[in-house]
Amino acid sequence: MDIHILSVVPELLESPLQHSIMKRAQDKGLLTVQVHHLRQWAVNEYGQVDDYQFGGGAGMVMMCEPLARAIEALSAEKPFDEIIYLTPDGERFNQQIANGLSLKERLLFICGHYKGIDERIREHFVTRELSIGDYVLSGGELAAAVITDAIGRLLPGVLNDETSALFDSFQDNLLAPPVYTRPDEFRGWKVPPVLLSGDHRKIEEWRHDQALKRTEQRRPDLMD
Ligand code: 6GU
Repeated sequence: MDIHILSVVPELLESPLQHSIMKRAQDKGLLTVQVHHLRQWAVNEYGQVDDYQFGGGAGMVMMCEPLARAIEALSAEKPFDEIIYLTPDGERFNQQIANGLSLKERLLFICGHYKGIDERIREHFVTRELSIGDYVLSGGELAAAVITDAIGRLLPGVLNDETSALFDSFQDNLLAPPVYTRPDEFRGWKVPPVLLSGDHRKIEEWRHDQALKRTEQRRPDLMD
């Protein structure tokens, strides 16, 4: 999969996608992530990409021209399956959306800043709008990193144990059960004996039961 990200602060995306599982996905050639600086398509030599909003009001708006030229230049190499604008007023991102996007080949994320982007870009180029939750970030970059990570780890071959993403929290609409490692007793705190029993059927039953309990307690909204 090829992910392209359009940003006015590409530095924000340097570290988050270069370690751990995202690094492995890229090293294995299963994922490429290219961050493009919107200023390459600025309207003048000062690097201008934003302007005052019509109608007045505080805050700048990202202009049509740099965005349109950037989108067209990147699409000319090969069309995108989705052009996704990251904005707090987008559809709320979740595991199901991650699963769907992980099946695409080529995605473009547009990171908004300031007051957002000119509405005409949303109408004429953007195919989907996503938010990562009900709070406001300074820009879409961290959201792009979150979504890229969530998608990237789902690509076949990225995780060592291919089945492990299947048991993630949310993959079956349940939170993950508690996990333990050595030692089996720490400061008198013991690991649940069933996990040491070697009885795999019982262990799976216990895990499922714990997942249900945890979901009921913490996220009753997931229990339908
Ligand atoms: Cl995608 N962008 C911004 N700026 N803030 C957000 C967001 C996105 N999702 C939640 N808050």
